[in-house]
Amino acid sequence: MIPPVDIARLSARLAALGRVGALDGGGVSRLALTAADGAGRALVVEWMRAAELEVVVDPIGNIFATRPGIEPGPSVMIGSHIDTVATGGLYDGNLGVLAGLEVLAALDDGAIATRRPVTVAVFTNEEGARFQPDMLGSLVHVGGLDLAAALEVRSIDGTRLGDDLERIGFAGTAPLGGVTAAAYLELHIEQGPVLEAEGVEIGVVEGVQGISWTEVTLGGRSSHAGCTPMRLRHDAGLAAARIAAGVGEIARAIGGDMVGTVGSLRLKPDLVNVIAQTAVMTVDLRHPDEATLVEAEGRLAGLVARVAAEERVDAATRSLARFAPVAFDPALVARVEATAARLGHSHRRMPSGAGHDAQMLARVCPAAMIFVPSVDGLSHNVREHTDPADLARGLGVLATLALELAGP
Ligand code: HGY
Ligand code: MN
Ligand code: MN
Ligand code: MN
Repeated sequence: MIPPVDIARLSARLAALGRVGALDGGGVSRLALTAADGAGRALVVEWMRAAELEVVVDPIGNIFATRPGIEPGPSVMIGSHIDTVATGGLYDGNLGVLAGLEVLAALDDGAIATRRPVTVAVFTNEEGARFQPDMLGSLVHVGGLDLAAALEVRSIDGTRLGDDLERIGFAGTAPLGGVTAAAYLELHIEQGPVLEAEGVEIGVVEGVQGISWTEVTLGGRSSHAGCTPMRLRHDAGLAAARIAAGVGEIARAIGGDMVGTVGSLRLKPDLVNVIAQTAVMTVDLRHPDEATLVEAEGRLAGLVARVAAEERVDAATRSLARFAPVAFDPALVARVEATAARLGHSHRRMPSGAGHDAQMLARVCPAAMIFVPSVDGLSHNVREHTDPADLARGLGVLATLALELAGP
Protein backbone atom coordinates (compact mmCIF):
# COMPACT_ATOMS: atom_id res chain seq x y z
CA MET A 1 0.00 0.00 0.00
CA ILE A 2 1.45 3.36 -0.99
CA PRO A 3 1.95 5.90 1.81
CA PRO A 4 -0.37 8.90 1.82
CA VAL A 5 0.36 11.32 -1.03
CA ASP A 6 0.98 14.97 -0.31
CA ILE A 7 -1.96 16.91 -1.72
CA ALA A 8 -0.81 20.13 -0.05
CA ARG A 9 2.51 20.10 -1.89
CA LEU A 10 0.72 19.21 -5.16
CA SER A 11 -1.60 22.19 -4.76
CA ALA A 12 1.31 24.46 -3.86
CA ARG A 13 3.30 23.35 -6.89
CA LEU A 14 0.29 23.76 -9.21
CA ALA A 15 0.02 27.32 -7.92
CA ALA A 16 3.78 27.94 -8.25
CA LEU A 17 3.85 26.62 -11.81
CA GLY A 18 0.74 28.68 -12.52
CA ARG A 19 2.71 31.81 -11.63
CA VAL A 20 4.99 31.12 -14.60
CA GLY A 21 3.28 32.80 -17.54
CA ALA A 22 0.53 34.07 -15.27
CA LEU A 23 -2.01 36.37 -16.96
CA ASP A 24 -3.25 39.56 -15.31
CA GLY A 25 -6.59 38.69 -13.78
CA GLY A 26 -5.88 34.98 -13.57
CA GLY A 27 -5.00 32.10 -15.82
CA VAL A 28 -1.81 31.14 -17.56
CA SER A 29 -0.24 31.47 -20.98
CA ARG A 30 2.73 29.17 -21.57
CA LEU A 31 2.41 28.51 -25.30
CA ALA A 32 4.76 25.76 -26.43
CA LEU A 33 8.46 26.68 -26.68
CA THR A 34 7.96 30.31 -25.70
CA ALA A 35 10.12 31.82 -22.96
CA ALA A 36 7.29 31.16 -20.50
CA ASP A 37 7.25 27.47 -21.45
CA GLY A 38 11.00 27.42 -20.99
CA ALA A 39 10.67 28.94 -17.53
CA GLY A 40 7.96 26.45 -16.59
CA ARG A 41 10.14 23.59 -17.78
CA ALA A 42 13.09 24.89 -15.78
CA LEU A 43 10.98 24.99 -12.61
CA VAL A 44 9.74 21.43 -13.07
CA VAL A 45 13.26 20.16 -13.82
CA GLU A 46 14.44 21.90 -10.63
CA TRP A 47 11.83 19.91 -8.66
CA MET A 48 12.86 16.71 -10.46
CA ARG A 49 16.55 17.24 -9.66
CA ALA A 50 15.74 18.13 -6.03
CA ALA A 51 14.09 14.71 -5.81
CA GLU A 52 17.34 13.18 -7.13
CA LEU A 53 15.62 11.70 -10.17
CA GLU A 54 17.56 10.80 -13.32
CA VAL A 55 16.54 13.62 -15.68
CA VAL A 56 17.11 13.42 -19.44
CA VAL A 57 15.85 15.60 -22.32
CA ASP A 58 15.46 14.23 -25.85
CA PRO A 59 16.01 16.13 -29.14
CA ILE A 60 12.33 17.24 -29.37
CA GLY A 61 12.43 18.61 -25.82
CA ASN A 62 10.58 15.80 -24.06
CA ILE A 63 11.72 15.59 -20.42
CA PHE A 64 11.96 12.23 -18.60
CA ALA A 65 12.67 11.95 -14.86
CA THR A 66 13.23 8.40 -13.63
CA ARG A 67 13.27 6.84 -10.17
CA PRO A 68 15.29 3.63 -10.69
CA GLY A 69 13.76 0.24 -9.94
CA ILE A 70 15.38 -2.87 -8.53
CA GLU A 71 15.54 -4.16 -12.09
CA PRO A 72 16.53 -2.09 -15.12
CA GLY A 73 14.16 -2.04 -18.10
CA PRO A 74 10.97 -0.34 -19.28
CA SER A 75 9.42 2.11 -16.83
CA VAL A 76 5.97 2.60 -15.51
CA MET A 77 5.57 6.01 -17.11
CA ILE A 78 3.37 8.78 -15.71
CA GLY A 79 3.14 11.77 -17.99
CA SER A 80 1.43 14.73 -19.50
CA HIS A 81 2.40 18.26 -20.60
CA ILE A 82 3.01 21.71 -19.15
CA ASP A 83 2.56 23.81 -22.26
CA THR A 84 -0.78 25.64 -22.21
CA VAL A 85 -3.11 27.47 -24.57
CA ALA A 86 -3.11 31.28 -24.40
CA THR A 87 -6.10 31.26 -22.05
CA GLY A 88 -4.89 28.33 -19.98
CA GLY A 89 -5.48 27.27 -16.42
CA LEU A 90 -3.53 25.65 -13.60
CA TYR A 91 -4.50 22.04 -14.24
CA ASP A 92 -4.60 21.04 -17.94
CA GLY A 93 -1.47 18.90 -18.33
CA ASN A 94 0.27 20.33 -15.28
CA LEU A 95 -1.75 18.08 -12.97
CA GLY A 96 -0.53 14.92 -14.68
CA VAL A 97 3.13 15.91 -14.44
CA LEU A 98 3.08 17.22 -10.87
CA ALA A 99 0.94 14.32 -9.64
CA GLY A 100 3.57 12.00 -11.10
CA LEU A 101 6.23 13.73 -9.02
CA GLU A 102 4.03 13.29 -5.94
CA VAL A 103 3.78 9.56 -6.62
CA LEU A 104 7.58 9.32 -6.72
CA ALA A 105 7.85 11.37 -3.53
CA ALA A 106 5.41 9.06 -1.76
CA LEU A 107 7.51 6.07 -2.82
CA ASP A 108 10.56 7.81 -1.32
CA ASP A 109 8.66 8.75 1.86
CA GLY A 110 7.73 5.11 2.25
CA ALA A 111 11.24 3.92 1.30
CA ILE A 112 9.54 1.67 -1.22
CA ALA A 113 11.80 -0.01 -3.77
CA THR A 114 9.82 -0.86 -6.90
CA ARG A 115 10.76 -3.67 -9.22
CA ARG A 116 10.37 -1.46 -12.32
CA PRO A 117 11.69 2.08 -12.74
CA VAL A 118 9.00 4.77 -12.54
CA THR A 119 9.37 7.72 -14.90
CA VAL A 120 7.60 11.08 -15.02
CA ALA A 121 7.42 12.48 -18.57
CA VAL A 122 6.79 16.02 -19.80
CA PHE A 123 5.92 15.97 -23.50
CA THR A 124 6.57 18.88 -25.84
CA ASN A 125 3.76 20.85 -27.49
CA GLU A 126 0.81 18.74 -26.44
CA GLU A 127 -1.60 21.61 -27.04
CA GLY A 128 -0.82 22.21 -30.69
CA ALA A 129 -1.95 25.82 -30.29
CA ARG A 130 1.34 27.38 -31.47
CA PHE A 131 2.79 24.48 -33.49
CA GLN A 132 0.74 21.79 -35.20
CA PRO A 133 0.04 18.96 -34.86
CA ASP A 134 -0.89 18.68 -31.22
CA MET A 135 0.70 15.95 -29.12
CA LEU A 136 3.79 16.59 -31.27
CA GLY A 137 6.42 15.62 -28.66
CA SER A 138 4.81 12.31 -27.72
CA LEU A 139 4.14 11.58 -31.42
CA VAL A 140 7.86 11.96 -32.17
CA HIS A 141 8.69 9.90 -29.06
CA VAL A 142 6.68 6.92 -30.36
CA GLY A 143 8.03 7.25 -33.89
CA GLY A 144 4.87 8.69 -35.43
CA LEU A 145 6.57 11.84 -36.72
CA ASP A 146 10.11 12.14 -38.04
CA LEU A 147 12.34 14.24 -35.77
CA ALA A 148 13.90 16.22 -38.63
CA ALA A 149 10.45 17.09 -39.98
CA ALA A 150 9.23 18.06 -36.51
CA LEU A 151 12.15 20.42 -35.99
CA GLU A 152 11.18 22.22 -39.23
CA VAL A 153 7.56 22.86 -38.19
CA ARG A 154 6.70 26.59 -38.25
CA SER A 155 4.77 28.21 -35.43
CA ILE A 156 1.76 30.47 -36.00
CA ASP A 157 4.28 33.28 -35.37
CA GLY A 158 6.53 32.00 -38.18
CA THR A 159 9.37 30.70 -36.00
CA ARG A 160 11.04 27.31 -36.59
CA LEU A 161 10.40 24.73 -33.89
CA GLY A 162 14.04 23.65 -33.70
CA ASP A 163 15.17 27.25 -33.23
CA ASP A 164 12.67 27.81 -30.43
CA LEU A 165 13.82 24.61 -28.70
CA GLU A 166 17.42 25.89 -28.81
CA ARG A 167 16.33 29.32 -27.65
CA ILE A 168 14.70 27.97 -24.47
CA GLY A 169 17.57 25.55 -23.82
CA PHE A 170 15.62 22.31 -24.25
CA ALA A 171 17.09 20.85 -27.42
CA GLY A 172 18.18 17.70 -25.64
CA THR A 173 20.68 15.03 -26.60
CA ALA A 174 19.20 11.95 -24.94
CA PRO A 175 18.43 9.19 -27.46
CA LEU A 176 14.96 9.56 -28.98
CA GLY A 177 12.68 6.89 -27.54
CA GLY A 178 15.45 5.92 -25.14
CA VAL A 179 13.20 5.88 -22.08
CA THR A 180 10.76 3.05 -22.75
CA ALA A 181 7.46 2.37 -21.02
CA ALA A 182 5.95 -0.92 -19.93
CA ALA A 183 2.74 0.97 -19.22
CA TYR A 184 1.64 4.62 -19.33
CA LEU A 185 -0.76 6.41 -16.97
CA GLU A 186 -2.03 9.98 -17.28
CA LEU A 187 -4.06 11.85 -14.68
CA HIS A 188 -5.94 14.71 -16.32
CA ILE A 189 -8.85 17.04 -15.71
CA GLU A 190 -11.93 16.06 -17.74
CA GLN A 191 -12.13 19.49 -19.39
CA GLY A 192 -15.85 18.96 -19.89
CA PRO A 193 -19.10 18.92 -17.86
CA VAL A 194 -19.94 15.22 -17.50
CA LEU A 195 -18.38 14.18 -14.15
CA GLU A 196 -19.56 17.33 -12.40
CA ALA A 197 -23.08 17.05 -13.84
CA GLU A 198 -23.40 13.43 -12.73
CA GLY A 199 -21.66 13.94 -9.39
CA VAL A 200 -19.09 11.27 -10.27
CA GLU A 201 -15.62 11.46 -8.72
CA ILE A 202 -13.39 9.55 -11.16
CA GLY A 203 -13.52 9.24 -14.96
CA VAL A 204 -12.22 5.92 -16.28
CA VAL A 205 -11.17 6.97 -19.78
CA GLU A 206 -11.73 4.31 -22.46
CA GLY A 207 -10.18 6.24 -25.34
CA VAL A 208 -9.86 9.48 -27.31
CA GLN A 209 -12.11 10.65 -30.13
CA GLY A 210 -10.86 11.30 -33.65
CA ILE A 211 -9.40 14.75 -34.35
CA SER A 212 -9.19 16.59 -37.69
CA TRP A 213 -7.60 20.05 -37.93
CA THR A 214 -7.67 21.88 -41.29
CA GLU A 215 -6.31 25.28 -42.26
CA VAL A 216 -8.40 27.00 -44.96
CA THR A 217 -6.80 29.87 -46.89
CA LEU A 218 -9.06 32.07 -49.05
CA GLY A 219 -7.67 34.49 -51.62
CA GLY A 220 -9.87 37.37 -52.74
CA ARG A 221 -9.23 40.89 -53.97
CA SER A 222 -9.10 43.86 -51.67
CA SER A 223 -11.11 46.84 -52.85
CA HIS A 224 -13.08 49.73 -51.47
CA ALA A 225 -15.93 48.73 -49.11
CA GLY A 226 -18.05 51.62 -50.29
CA CYS A 227 -17.46 51.68 -53.99
CA THR A 228 -17.51 47.99 -54.97
CA PRO A 229 -20.92 46.55 -55.93
CA MET A 230 -21.67 43.18 -54.28
CA ARG A 231 -21.77 41.45 -57.70
CA LEU A 232 -18.19 42.53 -58.44
CA ARG A 233 -16.56 41.52 -55.18
CA HIS A 234 -14.02 38.81 -54.38
CA ASP A 235 -14.55 39.03 -50.66
CA ALA A 236 -12.38 36.61 -48.67
CA GLY A 237 -13.98 37.86 -45.46
CA LEU A 238 -17.52 37.06 -46.52
CA ALA A 239 -16.41 33.65 -47.83
CA ALA A 240 -14.69 32.89 -44.50
CA ALA A 241 -17.74 33.94 -42.52
CA ARG A 242 -19.99 31.69 -44.64
CA ILE A 243 -17.62 28.75 -44.18
CA ALA A 244 -17.42 29.34 -40.42
CA ALA A 245 -21.23 29.31 -40.23
CA GLY A 246 -21.25 26.21 -42.41
CA VAL A 247 -18.94 24.34 -39.99
CA GLY A 248 -21.52 24.83 -37.25
CA GLU A 249 -24.27 23.64 -39.59
CA ILE A 250 -22.28 20.49 -40.53
CA ALA A 251 -21.78 19.62 -36.86
CA ARG A 252 -25.43 20.23 -36.01
CA ALA A 253 -26.64 18.31 -39.07
CA ILE A 254 -24.54 15.23 -38.20
CA GLY A 255 -25.56 15.69 -34.56
CA GLY A 256 -24.80 13.33 -31.67
CA ASP A 257 -21.18 13.65 -30.53
CA MET A 258 -20.07 15.63 -33.63
CA VAL A 259 -18.29 18.89 -32.80
CA GLY A 260 -16.93 21.53 -35.17
CA THR A 261 -15.01 24.66 -34.23
CA VAL A 262 -13.53 27.64 -36.04
CA GLY A 263 -11.09 28.83 -33.39
CA SER A 264 -8.91 31.10 -35.50
CA LEU A 265 -9.93 33.42 -38.34
CA ARG A 266 -7.51 36.09 -39.54
CA LEU A 267 -8.33 38.61 -42.28
CA LYS A 268 -5.94 40.82 -44.22
CA PRO A 269 -5.69 43.74 -44.29
CA ASP A 270 -8.27 43.49 -41.45
CA LEU A 271 -9.56 47.07 -41.85
CA VAL A 272 -13.05 48.48 -41.54
CA ASN A 273 -13.30 49.89 -45.06
CA VAL A 274 -11.34 47.32 -47.10
CA ILE A 275 -12.86 44.18 -48.58
CA ALA A 276 -10.61 41.38 -47.27
CA GLN A 277 -7.84 40.24 -49.58
CA THR A 278 -7.17 37.02 -47.70
CA ALA A 279 -8.66 34.96 -44.90
CA VAL A 280 -6.86 32.19 -43.03
CA MET A 281 -9.00 30.08 -40.74
CA THR A 282 -8.76 26.81 -38.79
CA VAL A 283 -11.42 24.13 -38.60
CA ASP A 284 -11.39 21.61 -35.73
CA LEU A 285 -13.68 18.59 -36.33
CA ARG A 286 -13.97 15.73 -33.82
CA HIS A 287 -16.02 12.57 -33.44
CA PRO A 288 -15.58 9.20 -31.67
CA ASP A 289 -16.34 7.31 -34.91
CA GLU A 290 -13.82 7.42 -37.77
CA ALA A 291 -16.36 7.01 -40.57
CA THR A 292 -18.45 9.88 -39.21
CA LEU A 293 -15.36 12.07 -38.95
CA VAL A 294 -14.53 11.26 -42.59
CA GLU A 295 -18.11 12.17 -43.53
CA ALA A 296 -17.75 15.53 -41.78
CA GLU A 297 -14.43 16.16 -43.55
CA GLY A 298 -16.09 15.46 -46.87
CA ARG A 299 -18.88 17.91 -46.12
CA LEU A 300 -16.30 20.54 -45.15
CA ALA A 301 -14.46 20.08 -48.44
CA GLY A 302 -17.72 20.49 -50.36
CA LEU A 303 -18.64 23.59 -48.35
CA VAL A 304 -15.29 25.25 -49.04
CA ALA A 305 -15.47 24.51 -52.78
CA ARG A 306 -19.06 25.76 -53.09
CA VAL A 307 -18.57 28.99 -51.14
CA ALA A 308 -15.27 29.76 -52.92
CA ALA A 309 -16.99 29.42 -56.31
CA GLU A 310 -19.99 31.51 -55.28
CA GLU A 311 -17.82 34.26 -53.76
CA ARG A 312 -15.29 34.11 -56.60
CA VAL A 313 -12.27 33.57 -54.31
CA ASP A 314 -9.44 31.03 -54.44
CA ALA A 315 -9.40 28.37 -51.73
CA ALA A 316 -6.60 26.14 -50.44
CA THR A 317 -6.78 23.70 -47.55
CA ARG A 318 -3.95 22.16 -45.49
CA SER A 319 -4.23 19.44 -42.85
CA LEU A 320 -2.74 20.58 -39.53
CA ALA A 321 -3.46 17.41 -37.58
CA ARG A 322 -5.37 14.18 -38.15
CA PHE A 323 -5.63 11.41 -35.56
CA ALA A 324 -8.12 8.55 -35.75
CA PRO A 325 -10.03 7.57 -32.61
CA VAL A 326 -7.92 5.62 -30.10
CA ALA A 327 -9.09 2.94 -27.67
CA PHE A 328 -6.94 2.50 -24.54
CA ASP A 329 -5.80 -0.95 -23.40
CA PRO A 330 -8.95 -2.67 -22.08
CA ALA A 331 -7.09 -4.58 -19.35
CA LEU A 332 -5.42 -1.43 -18.05
CA VAL A 333 -8.69 0.51 -18.27
CA ALA A 334 -10.28 -2.24 -16.18
CA ARG A 335 -7.49 -1.85 -13.60
CA VAL A 336 -8.13 1.90 -13.40
CA GLU A 337 -11.81 1.11 -12.81
CA ALA A 338 -11.03 -1.56 -10.18
CA THR A 339 -8.65 0.79 -8.38
CA ALA A 340 -11.21 3.58 -8.23
CA ALA A 341 -13.77 1.11 -6.90
CA ARG A 342 -11.38 -0.33 -4.31
CA LEU A 343 -10.61 3.17 -3.04
CA GLY A 344 -14.33 3.79 -2.69
CA HIS A 345 -14.69 6.48 -5.33
CA SER A 346 -17.73 6.81 -7.58
CA HIS A 347 -16.60 6.36 -11.16
CA ARG A 348 -17.80 5.93 -14.73
CA ARG A 349 -16.29 4.94 -18.03
CA MET A 350 -16.12 7.69 -20.62
CA PRO A 351 -14.35 8.83 -23.79
CA SER A 352 -12.02 11.81 -23.91
CA GLY A 353 -13.17 14.78 -25.95
CA ALA A 354 -9.67 16.25 -25.84
CA GLY A 355 -6.49 14.89 -27.31
CA HIS A 356 -3.82 13.65 -24.94
CA ASP A 357 -0.27 12.30 -24.97
CA ALA A 358 -1.72 9.01 -23.74
CA GLN A 359 -3.19 8.42 -27.19
CA MET A 360 0.33 8.45 -28.61
CA LEU A 361 1.88 6.25 -25.91
CA ALA A 362 -0.97 3.80 -26.61
CA ARG A 363 0.85 3.04 -29.88
CA VAL A 364 3.79 1.50 -28.00
CA CYS A 365 2.48 0.23 -24.64
CA PRO A 366 -0.72 -0.24 -22.63
CA ALA A 367 -1.95 3.26 -21.79
CA ALA A 368 -4.87 4.57 -19.73
CA MET A 369 -6.13 7.82 -18.25
CA ILE A 370 -7.82 8.93 -15.05
CA PHE A 371 -10.12 11.97 -15.17
CA VAL A 372 -11.11 14.25 -12.31
CA PRO A 373 -13.99 16.74 -12.57
CA SER A 374 -13.69 20.23 -14.05
CA VAL A 375 -15.71 22.90 -12.27
CA ASP A 376 -18.39 24.25 -14.67
CA GLY A 377 -16.85 21.89 -17.26
CA LEU A 378 -14.38 24.63 -18.12
CA SER A 379 -10.91 24.24 -19.60
CA HIS A 380 -8.83 26.22 -22.11
CA ASN A 381 -10.32 29.02 -20.01
CA VAL A 382 -8.63 31.07 -17.28
CA ARG A 383 -11.37 29.99 -14.83
CA GLU A 384 -10.31 26.33 -15.13
CA HIS A 385 -10.59 24.73 -11.67
CA THR A 386 -10.66 21.36 -9.94
CA ASP A 387 -11.36 21.04 -6.21
CA PRO A 388 -8.51 19.81 -3.96
CA ALA A 389 -10.62 16.86 -2.81
CA ASP A 390 -10.96 15.77 -6.43
CA LEU A 391 -7.23 16.24 -7.00
CA ALA A 392 -6.58 14.01 -3.98
CA ARG A 393 -8.90 11.26 -5.25
CA GLY A 394 -7.28 11.30 -8.69
CA LEU A 395 -3.79 11.29 -7.21
CA GLY A 396 -4.69 8.38 -4.94
CA VAL A 397 -5.92 6.27 -7.88
CA LEU A 398 -2.81 7.15 -9.88
CA ALA A 399 -0.41 6.35 -7.03
CA THR A 400 -2.10 3.09 -6.10
CA LEU A 401 -2.16 1.78 -9.67
CA ALA A 402 1.36 3.00 -10.48
CA LEU A 403 2.73 1.12 -7.45
CA GLU A 404 0.87 -2.04 -8.47
CA LEU A 405 2.26 -1.81 -12.00
CA ALA A 406 5.79 -1.03 -10.81
CA GLY A 407 5.75 -3.93 -8.39
CA PRO A 408 6.74 -3.38 -4.75
O1 HGY B 1 -6.92 20.09 -28.60
C1 HGY B 1 -6.75 19.20 -27.76
O2 HGY B 1 -7.54 18.31 -27.61
C2 HGY B 1 -5.55 19.20 -26.86
O3 HGY B 1 -5.75 20.11 -25.83
N1 HGY B 1 -4.35 19.41 -27.57
MN1 MN C 1 -4.06 18.53 -21.69
MN1 MN D 1 -5.35 21.38 -23.53
MN1 MN E 1 -4.95 17.75 -24.56
